[in-house]
Amino acid sequence: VDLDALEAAARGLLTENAWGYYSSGADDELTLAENVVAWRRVRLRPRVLRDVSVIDTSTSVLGIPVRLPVLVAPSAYQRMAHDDGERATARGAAAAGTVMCAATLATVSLEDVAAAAPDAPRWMQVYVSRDRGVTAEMVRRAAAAGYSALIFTVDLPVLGNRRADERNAFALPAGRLMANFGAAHPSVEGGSALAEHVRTDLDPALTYDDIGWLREVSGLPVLVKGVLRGDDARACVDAGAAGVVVSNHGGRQLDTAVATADVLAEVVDAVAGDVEVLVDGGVRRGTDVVKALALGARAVLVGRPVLWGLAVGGDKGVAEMFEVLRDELARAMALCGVRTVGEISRDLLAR
Ligand code: FNR
Ligand code: LAC
Repeated sequence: VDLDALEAAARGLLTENAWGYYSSGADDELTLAENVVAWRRVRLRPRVLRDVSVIDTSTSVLGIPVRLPVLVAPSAYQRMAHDDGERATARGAAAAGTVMCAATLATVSLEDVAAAAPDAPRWMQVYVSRDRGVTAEMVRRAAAAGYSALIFTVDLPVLGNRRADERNAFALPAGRLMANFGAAHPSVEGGSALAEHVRTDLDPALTYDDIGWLREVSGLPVLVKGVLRGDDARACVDAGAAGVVVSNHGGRQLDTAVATADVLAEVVDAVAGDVEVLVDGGVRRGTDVVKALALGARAVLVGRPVLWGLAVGGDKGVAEMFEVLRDELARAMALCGVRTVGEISRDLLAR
């Protein structure tokens, strides 16, 4: 079993509306495809004769111990994949020993996500509303519910053009709410209800000052997600970010944006060890994880693979997906001659 097989199984279980929303990228989906290909293009230079009889995939992220350097990327509307939605994802992540990242646009409230896996580490992803009071209240609730960091997503000033969602007139199924606000989507004739929500509700006027604002109102460290350039990463750190996530939103926003594997080193070098750098987009193999860490990422996040696991097997499916990646990572590490995550360094890469 690998993630390709999991994707195929999930596809058969989801409605056209849900599959289209989960799988699609923006416009011609060039960045969506390139994210995967860019990891595959990188070649490894394995070490030999290093006694790899014991392999340890554990590490820590922002001081949180994890069993593997792979975290749950925030993704919206998980009750379209499984009735338990984000609750199951939180339990699956807890079973796998990693961090759950809940989304602003979740279909289970942040308090209920916390209650599903009370002892497990969790972060809260933030979209900022035009009405700042709404966002201030949400991040204060997150702090109160034991979320230990905010993921501030900055690559969505407007929604990318997802053609499948326009074609399907994407909408949340009946009974599914934006649970953090107890609200249904605005209804739209013909087009995507998400596009309408973003247009009417989210603030397109965000600046670096909002990093400090979120930190102040929540009291939590802020990681900035959606950075693709070294100069932007530096500016985020100077504005008080506790970390950056190199991401193009899984190819769902600006099509033809660079693949994350191709800009990770630039971002790592720009922040020069001042903060931890995470990365997501197209990570599907244990070797991809080795490459991301070799380029200097502290850990990676996976988006769609979590949804595939959720669709196929709820919390157990999510845990199983992480187990597959952990097995692949352990094998790749042994074959690279590294015993611990800390031994993964840039000299493992051919360039
Ligand atoms: C996302 N992503 C996302 N990101 C975010 O910050 N807030 C969100 O609400 C969502 N929602 C969302 C829904 C769906 C269906 C997908 C597939 C993705 C982006 C996500 O966090 C991550 O950046 C990408 O999914 C990573 O790429 P892969 O692993 O899916 O290739
Ligand atoms: C998406 C948003 C909600 O990518 O982040 O669909």
